[in-house]
Amino acid sequence: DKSNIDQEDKFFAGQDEEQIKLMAENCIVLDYNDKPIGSGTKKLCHIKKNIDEGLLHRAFSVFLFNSKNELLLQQRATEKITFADQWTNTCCSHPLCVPSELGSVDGELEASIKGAQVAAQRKLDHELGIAAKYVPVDNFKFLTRIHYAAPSNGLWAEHEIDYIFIIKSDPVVDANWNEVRDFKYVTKEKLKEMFEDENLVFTPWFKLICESYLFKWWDQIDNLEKYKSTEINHML
Ligand code: DMA
Ligand code: MN
Repeated sequence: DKSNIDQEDKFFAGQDEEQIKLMAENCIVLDYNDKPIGSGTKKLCHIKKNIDEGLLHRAFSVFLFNSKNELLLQQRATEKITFADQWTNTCCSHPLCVPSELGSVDGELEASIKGAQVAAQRKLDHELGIAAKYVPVDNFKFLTRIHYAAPSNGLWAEHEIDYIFIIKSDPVVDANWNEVRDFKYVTKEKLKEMFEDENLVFTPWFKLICESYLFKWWDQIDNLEKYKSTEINHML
């Protein structure tokens, strides 16, 4: 109907077609204990108005380190509808509401982790052309879950329970330029320098995770077992 068409125009006016299509993916809608309560399109889950009313979904963030313990960063493509052109961790996205990525319907943690690992492997290939052989699902080390919200531009925002994974690998990278504008490996010192550079913009979740966890984990990268937490860190 007509009002529906107006809605589409309002949210997607001037946006990239490929990225508009991806907004039809089905995310996992959660209660505040990370229990799935339904599904919602990526579009619905990222509309600021819905988030202001409490809509929450599941996400993951991958931090890939090479054998020199450098972190692979990406700069999001200009085509991205949310947080375009911002520098961030290796790969972020959402486990979809499909059996292989949902985990268990009651939100049992080990099953949810498995689902998020499957999604992480899928998206490393999609965004950075990293083949599955470089990132076997069991190599994604789960650390913790953070619950956070952040505004993007006017109509859009994030509100997620984010599964944090670290993986060690030396992959061949073949970037998808519709997703990624640039990528580079950085040392911890280099990243701290980048944070000081006023010309660079970073995603809010990446800054949050760096300050709360990553700089501490980085020195212990081969000894992370002790940092694994089954709690949800509510950072609102
Ligand atoms: C969403 O990432 C996930 C987090 C942790 C912010 P995204 O916007 O890059 O999702 P996608 O790659 O699916 O567009
Ligand atoms: Mn999201």
